[in-house]
Amino acid sequence: MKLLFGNLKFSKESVKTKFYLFYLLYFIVSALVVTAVKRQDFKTCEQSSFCKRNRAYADKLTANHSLISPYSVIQDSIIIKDGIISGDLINSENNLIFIFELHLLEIGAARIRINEKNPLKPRYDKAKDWALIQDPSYTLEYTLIPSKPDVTSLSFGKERKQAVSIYHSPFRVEFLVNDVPIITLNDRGFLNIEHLRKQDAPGLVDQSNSENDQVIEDENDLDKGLWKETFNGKEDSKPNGPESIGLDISFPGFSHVYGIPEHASSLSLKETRGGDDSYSDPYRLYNLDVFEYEVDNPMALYGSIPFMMAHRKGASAAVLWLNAAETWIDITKNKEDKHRLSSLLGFGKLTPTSTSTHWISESGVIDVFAFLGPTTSDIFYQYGLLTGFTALPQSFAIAYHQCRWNYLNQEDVAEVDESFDKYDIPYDVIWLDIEHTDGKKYFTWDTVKFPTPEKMQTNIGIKGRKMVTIVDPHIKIDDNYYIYKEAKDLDLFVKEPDGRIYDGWCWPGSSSWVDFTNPSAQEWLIKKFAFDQYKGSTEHLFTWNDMNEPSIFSGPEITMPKDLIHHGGWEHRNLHNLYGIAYHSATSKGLINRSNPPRRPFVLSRAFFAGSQRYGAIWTGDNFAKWDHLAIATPMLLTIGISGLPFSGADVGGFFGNPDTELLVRWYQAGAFQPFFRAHAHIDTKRREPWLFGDPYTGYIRDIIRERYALLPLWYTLFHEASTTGMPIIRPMFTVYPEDEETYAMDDQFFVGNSLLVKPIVNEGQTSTEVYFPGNEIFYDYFTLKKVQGSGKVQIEAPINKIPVFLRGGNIIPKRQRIRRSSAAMRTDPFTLLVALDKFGKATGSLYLDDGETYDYEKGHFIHLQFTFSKRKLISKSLSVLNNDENLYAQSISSVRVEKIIVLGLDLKPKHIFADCIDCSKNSKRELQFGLPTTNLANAVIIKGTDLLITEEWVIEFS
Ligand code: NBV
Repeated sequence: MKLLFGNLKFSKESVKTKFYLFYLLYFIVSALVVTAVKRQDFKTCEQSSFCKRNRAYADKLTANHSLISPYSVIQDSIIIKDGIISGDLINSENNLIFIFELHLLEIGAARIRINEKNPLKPRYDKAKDWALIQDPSYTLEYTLIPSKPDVTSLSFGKERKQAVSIYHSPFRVEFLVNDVPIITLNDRGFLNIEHLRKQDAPGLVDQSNSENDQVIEDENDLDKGLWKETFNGKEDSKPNGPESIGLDISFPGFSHVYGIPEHASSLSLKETRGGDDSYSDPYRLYNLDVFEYEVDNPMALYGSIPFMMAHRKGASAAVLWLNAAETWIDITKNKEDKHRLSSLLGFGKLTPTSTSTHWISESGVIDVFAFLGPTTSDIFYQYGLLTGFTALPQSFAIAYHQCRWNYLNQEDVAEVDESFDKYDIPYDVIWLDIEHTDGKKYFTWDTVKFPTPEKMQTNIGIKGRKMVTIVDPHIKIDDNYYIYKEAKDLDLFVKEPDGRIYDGWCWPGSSSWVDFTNPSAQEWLIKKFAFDQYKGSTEHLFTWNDMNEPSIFSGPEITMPKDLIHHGGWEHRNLHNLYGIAYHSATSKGLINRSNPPRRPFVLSRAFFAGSQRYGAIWTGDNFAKWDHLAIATPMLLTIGISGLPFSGADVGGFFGNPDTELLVRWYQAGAFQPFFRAHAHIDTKRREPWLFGDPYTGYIRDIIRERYALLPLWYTLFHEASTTGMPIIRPMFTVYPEDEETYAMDDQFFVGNSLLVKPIVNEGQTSTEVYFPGNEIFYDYFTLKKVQGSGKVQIEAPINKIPVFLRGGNIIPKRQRIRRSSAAMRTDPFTLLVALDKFGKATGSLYLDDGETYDYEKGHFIHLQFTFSKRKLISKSLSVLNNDENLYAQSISSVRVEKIIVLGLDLKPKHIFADCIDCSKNSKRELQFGLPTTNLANAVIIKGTDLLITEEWVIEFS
C-alpha cells in the first residue's frame, strides 16, 4: 500500500481532502477486499436514459405490428449524382426533416449518413476524422434499376453484383449481393433520431416521449434523464438534452455475428433479448476501466470498435457504426422468413435464422458503412482500406516482453535481465510501470530507484533488448511539474462547463487531463517524446499508454464526466471513445518523430477505437490469474483481430492474483501464440519470473518462449500480410473454413495465419483435449511432426509440457532454430523451412523480412519470398527485387542460408535430391544430402546443411 499511495499529497482544502480520502479508501478497499467486478459502479441500459428510451421504442414497435417507422423519404427529393444518392426524410410524428446520403464506394462498400436537416446547432461528426484514413472515394460504376415508384434501386461495382434498394415509405435500405439481401437498415423500424431542442420549447419534449406511451407503463420514468441524469450520486448536467440516435441493422439469413469489441465474451455474439442463452443487457461500447472484470459479460471494457461482421455459407457482410459516444447494441435472432430467403438461398423448407441488431448511441450523427464482402478476406481488406491497415511493428515488438508492476529499481532490472541469460530464456523487452516515476509524474524518473536511466537502457540495449516505460494521461496538478505547467500555459486541458480546468483524482492525486482532440495538444505531446525533452530516454526506450479510457477514480463510472468540454466546445459525451486513440496517436507519432530518419514506434495502449491499429498494440487490461480468464483471452483476441486490430494480447499469467504453476505454464503456452506476448502482474502479487518455478516448469516455459522465437519469421510475415491486406494474424476457424458451419461458433481453437492450428489448454488438470480438424485435410503435430490420424473431432494428448499445435497440410512455414537471447541476435541466423504437404502433394508459403526497425522497407529494402511445392519440386521465388544494389537489406543478409528443409507427407521416398538456381547462367546443379527418419508417420525428408541462400531464387527436385 505504501508503494501505491506513498506519494499522494492532499489538498489543503478540507472538503476536498475528505472527498479524496473517500476515494483513497474506496480504492484501498477495492484492491484488498473485492474479488469481483463491482457492477453497481457501471450503468445498465436501464440506468442509461437514452438506452432505455430507445429500447422502449423498439419494444413498442415489436409489440404492435401495426406500428411502422414514422420516417419516410419526401417525394421527389431523391437526387442521384456521382455515386451519391441523397434525399430528405420526414418523421411524420413531429414533421422534422432529416437529410440522408448514401455513398457507393470504390472499396466495395456503401455508406449511409443521416443528420438533422436544420439542427439547432451542429451535431458531433468527427469520429470519422480519427477512424478513417481518408474520405473514401465514390464509385461511378453503378446503374439505376427500374423499380416501383416508391423504391430507388441501383446496382454497383464493376460487375454490378452489388445492389441497394431504398424503400421510401417507411424508409428502409436493403443491400444485396447477387440479388440476395445481406444487410437491411430500419427493417424493424427502430430508426430514431432525437432532434436537438430547447428545454423550454413547448410541446417538443412531450412529443418525443409520446412515442413511448403505449408500451411504457411509467411514462414519467422515461422523461427522467432527458435534461439531467444522475448516476451513483454524480450528476450529468446534459445542457443539450436528449440527442440520441438509434437504428436497427439486420443480417437476413445469418445466424452468427461477430465483432464489436471489447467484451469478455464469446466470438459468436450472444442474443441480448429473449434468446435461450441471452444476456439481459445489450453489448455496451464505452471505454471503461472495469476493475476486476468478469468473463461472459456484455459490459463495456477498455476499448470500442463499433464494427460487426456476419457470416454464413457463401456470404459475409459487415457494418461499421461510426460513432464515438456511448453505444449499446442489442442482438436478437429470429427464425421468421421475412426475407424471401428460403428460396433465394436454396434452403428449401428450412427457414434460415436471421440476426437483427439494434444500435443506440447517445449523440452524434448516423454514419454507417456496409461492407459487402462477399468473403471475410474481402471485408478485412475493405475495412483496412477505410480505417488503415495495422502498422508494421519493429521486430522486437512481436517477441517476448517481461513486465510487472513494478520492477523496483535499476538493480532489480539488471538482475532480471541477467537472469534471462543465466536461465537461457530469450526475451526482448523489460517494462517499467508507474512506480518508476517521481510521484506518478510521467516523463520523470524516481531518481532514487532509477538514478541513471540512460545507462540502464544502454546496458540492456547493447544486448539488443529494449525497455518500455508507462506514460499515463492523468497529469498531476503541480505548477512545479513542467508537463502540467506547459499544458496549462498552452490551455490544453479539458474544461468544466464553467470554463475551469477539470480536476479529477487519479494515481498522482489531483490531476487534469489534456484534451488530445485538440490539434495543438497532439502537436505538444508529440514533441514531449523528443530525446532532449523526455530526460533519461534513449532510442532503446518505448512507450505504454495506460488509463486512457480515460480512467478517473473520482469520475462517474470511473471515467470523465460527460458534460466536460473539449476543443471546439464539444462535450465529452460525443467523443468519449476517441480519447484513447487520440492519446495513442500522439504518443506513436512522438516516437516516430524523435529519430531522424524516423524509426517505427512501439506503443501499447489499453483504450482503443476503430483505427487504433495504425498506432500500435493493445492488450485486454486487468485480467485475473484464473482459468476462465485464460480461456476468455482466445475469443477476446480473435474478436479484436477480426475488427481490424490484429496486434493484441492478454497479460500472461493473469494480472490480479497468483497463478499456480500449472496455470502459469498453460498461460505461457497460450501466450506464445498471441500476437502480443507479454507477461505482467499486479504489484501485490508474488514475483513470477519464469525461473522462479524450478524444473521441469521453468523448462516448459523456456521451451515455449523459445518456440515463439523460432517462429518469429512466420509471425513477422503475418504482420506484413496484416499491414497490406488487413488479414488478422490469429484467425477464427470460420475465416479459414468459411463453408464449414461446424466452425462458426468455435472460439476455443484458432489459426495462426492459415497454417498453424492452435488449441490452448484452459482447464486445470487437463491432459487431453478434443481438437476439430476440418475439411478432410492432412494435419501434422507441430512438435512431433507426426500425421494426425483422423479428421473431424479427434482426442489429442496434451500433457503439461505440450500445447496442441498442428501444421496444416498445404503450408510451408519459415523458422529460425538457433537459440539466442533476443530477436536482435537472430538477425543473420539461417532459416529452416517446414514443408507440410497436403493430400495432393502440394504446399505454399512465404517469408517477409526487412531490417525490423526503420521505414526503409517503403523504399524497397526488404525481401519477400514465395515458396511453392508441387510435382516434387520446391521452388523459392522472390516477389521483390533481390539483386538490386539499392536493396540494402538484401545485401545485408546476402550470406544467410536456408540451412534445413523438412518435408512432411511425400508419397514416395526420394532417391536423390538436386538443387539448382533459377534463371542463373552458372551451372550450379548439385546433389543435396538428406535423411529419412523412420520413426514418424509423416514420411519426413530432412535436408540439412544446405548452401541455399535466402537472397537467391532456387529449385529443389525430389527425384
Ligand atoms: O499502472 C498500474 C496498472 C498496470 O500495471 C495495469 O497493466 C493497467 O491495466 N494500471 C492498470 C493501473 C492500476 C490497476 C489496478
